[in-house]
Amino acid sequence: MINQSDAQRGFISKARELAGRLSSLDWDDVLIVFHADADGTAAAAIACIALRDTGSSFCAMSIKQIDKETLEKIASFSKPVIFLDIGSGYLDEIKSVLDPSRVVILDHHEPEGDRGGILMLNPNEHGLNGGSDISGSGVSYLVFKNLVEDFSRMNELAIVGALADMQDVGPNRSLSGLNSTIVLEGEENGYVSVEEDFVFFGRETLPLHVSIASSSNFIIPGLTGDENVALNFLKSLGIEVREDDTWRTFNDLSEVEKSKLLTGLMQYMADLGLSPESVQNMFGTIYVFTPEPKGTVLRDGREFSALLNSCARMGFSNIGLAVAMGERGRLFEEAQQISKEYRTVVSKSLSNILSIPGARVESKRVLLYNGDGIVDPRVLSPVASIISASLPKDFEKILVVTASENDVLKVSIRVPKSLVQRGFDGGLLASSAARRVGGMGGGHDVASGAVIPKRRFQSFMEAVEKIAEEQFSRLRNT
Ligand SMILES: [Mn+2]
Repeated sequence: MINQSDAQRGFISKARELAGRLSSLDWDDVLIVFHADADGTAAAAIACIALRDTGSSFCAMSIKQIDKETLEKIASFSKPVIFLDIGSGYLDEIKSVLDPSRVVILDHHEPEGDRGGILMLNPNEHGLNGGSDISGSGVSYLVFKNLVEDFSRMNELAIVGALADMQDVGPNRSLSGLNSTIVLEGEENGYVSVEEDFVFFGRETLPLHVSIASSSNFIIPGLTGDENVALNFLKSLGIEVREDDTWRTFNDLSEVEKSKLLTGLMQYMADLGLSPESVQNMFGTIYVFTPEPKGTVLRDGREFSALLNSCARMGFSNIGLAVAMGERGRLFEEAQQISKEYRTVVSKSLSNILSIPGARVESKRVLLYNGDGIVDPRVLSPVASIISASLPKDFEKILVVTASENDVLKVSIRVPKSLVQRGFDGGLLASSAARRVGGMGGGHDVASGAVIPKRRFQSFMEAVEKIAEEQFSRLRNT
């Protein structure tokens, strides 16, 4: 067993070493390939800032996954490639298409295959946990900070990426592991301030009731998605929603008002028969970037990450990248517009699937929400995560949510943690059920997904039921 702080120190020095190797390679024209999500975007922005500051030329492209087609497209640039937040799981595939001596991979996903001559840095190979200790942007940060003088923005981005990948698994929804070392560095240099507060969306920017209605990490039945109900709820608690002519934000609440709201929310959940503890998820550690102007989405770590996430999901990673690199003005306006649209799409898809009769089908082992035609396929995964987060704690069924795109059905699967701990594997469920109907699937034990021909939906669900039942019968007792 390696001790945690030794592992951290070792990793930091590996990162410094790799930065040295990178600058000695003296690559001029580099292709940055990054995972098309918020962490990937933040990781890429960090790399691009460093390359820009050192005067190298580069271009960047986002990818959703690594497959033959993507790799061939990457190869067609004939440039050295730096993969960020993606690549570790496909070492053999990458080597078969690209010259390994011209490939760098900075990633936190489990490595698979033989790295050969690829220059790679991955926390999982150094006694760290890539799921919770450090994100893709954290790895990128620890490397590229060595190449520049001012790394304050990079530090923010490393925090943004970790929050985007939901690594806030420490006490009070805080970042832990190597992430907390990065936070500390930001605090010591005075550009990050750590506070405790509600983690509602738009805490710096949106009117209180809009914040509550747009909460994206958890559902408060009735309040989520309905600004009017949220407004009346606040009024019923005696909380002023306006001050003179302007709407108040969460930031404007006094301590007394905050605790009033907390008790009110707990009571509200209890009245619905839900566990009042779920309110705990709404409170937590907040990361404030003090150099960013007050009242902007870039000041709060979670909001910043939500902005990058919506750009990536809606297919505009390039805009997210530009904003993360410091671009303001028109592109920033555009990013905020995209984010707004994204929230509308999520909330519409969510209220459709929760309210349209017949969309919900529950069997012994599986809870299905069939979103064919009513859920926007771009937001299927967040919709599945939100529904899953709102299920009761002791719920022990497999959640399956679908959405269609032309003649293809996209499927998102979520498995309760209690079942995963007893050996249930959602990734295996997705891949084997999909294979039986000529589709493709995979993922993690908790969250997985598949893409299948739409006309095979019934057979797919039969396969899911059957494979789930087999896995249930083999569960360990704890
Ligand atoms: Mn990541």
